[in-house]
Amino acid sequence: SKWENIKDYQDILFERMGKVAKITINRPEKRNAFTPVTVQEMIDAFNYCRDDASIGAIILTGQGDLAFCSGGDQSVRGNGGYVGPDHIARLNVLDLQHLIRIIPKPVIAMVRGWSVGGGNILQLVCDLTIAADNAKFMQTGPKVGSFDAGYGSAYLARVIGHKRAKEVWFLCKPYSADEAFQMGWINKVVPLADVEKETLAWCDEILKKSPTAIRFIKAAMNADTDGIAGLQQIAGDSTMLFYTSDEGKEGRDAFLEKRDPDFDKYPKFP
Ligand code: 1HA
Repeated sequence: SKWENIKDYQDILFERMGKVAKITINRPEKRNAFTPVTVQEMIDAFNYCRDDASIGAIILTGQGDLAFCSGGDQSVRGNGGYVGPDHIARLNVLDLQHLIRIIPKPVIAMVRGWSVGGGNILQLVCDLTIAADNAKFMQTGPKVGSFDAGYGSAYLARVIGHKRAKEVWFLCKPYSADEAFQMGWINKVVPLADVEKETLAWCDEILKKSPTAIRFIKAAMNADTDGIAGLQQIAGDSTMLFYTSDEGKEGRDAFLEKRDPDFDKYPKFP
């Protein structure tokens, strides 16, 4: 393949092809269930993507054809969370969900096979989802003694509607890729063999567009959903743009030069 390795990890693969980065959960023997280590590695890789200006889009996927991700690894679930080598019980996938939401670049889930539990919420919080025709979507929390009442419930209800979101969680049944598409849960279903080609084609289309425009659209939708935390995101983007303006720089320069700022010369657009 033309994918180039970016960095070695224990539980994930982290590669790039041109401006597209790909993060692959690599525990296929467990249907790509995640542990605190898997999640911490994904957080590290997403932060790398956030800082690297040459990366414009990020694909999140799972190794193999059988699963995207089966959620938290139940064999390391301890008292109050999932336990890693530091023996601390964590729900650090919530930090990862938040990071996927705030990273100012498009994140596309590429789903083959099962997308289950906390894994299915990772798919949900990605900006777009391209699924293979063998994909299956399911929440299991109420069966296995868990629930995601955050993005997993409230945001799911925004995406697929309240009646359907309650059905998904109350019945814990699997949904086919076509059913998920009908619900507006995912963006496109393609034959298994074409899923990476299709996902890369979507990335290429997005990469031709203005990254600043894409960044503000993502932040605006977050702001509507995330309250003041969402406003913080789009407000931060506004501050970033203001810092690049002459008016913004005049305030800084006046302070450093110990004089009054002169803002009169800057345009006041209607
Ligand atoms: O709800 C949360 C959270 C909520 C708030 C905050 C944080 C959260 C973090 C996480 C989660 C959750 O993810 S709870 C939901 C946990 N996940 C599940 O309940 C899914 C469990 N797995 C399955 O239902 C099925 O395995 C499957 C539908 C994904 C695949 O079925 P399949 O193809 O029949 O394969 P299967 O034989 O079941 O699985 C293959 C191997 O992978 C099995 O191991 P083996 O018998 O070969 O030794 C199986 O045990 C293992 N495996 C699959 N999923 C998991 C797993 N092992 C540990 N944890 C898993 N999640």
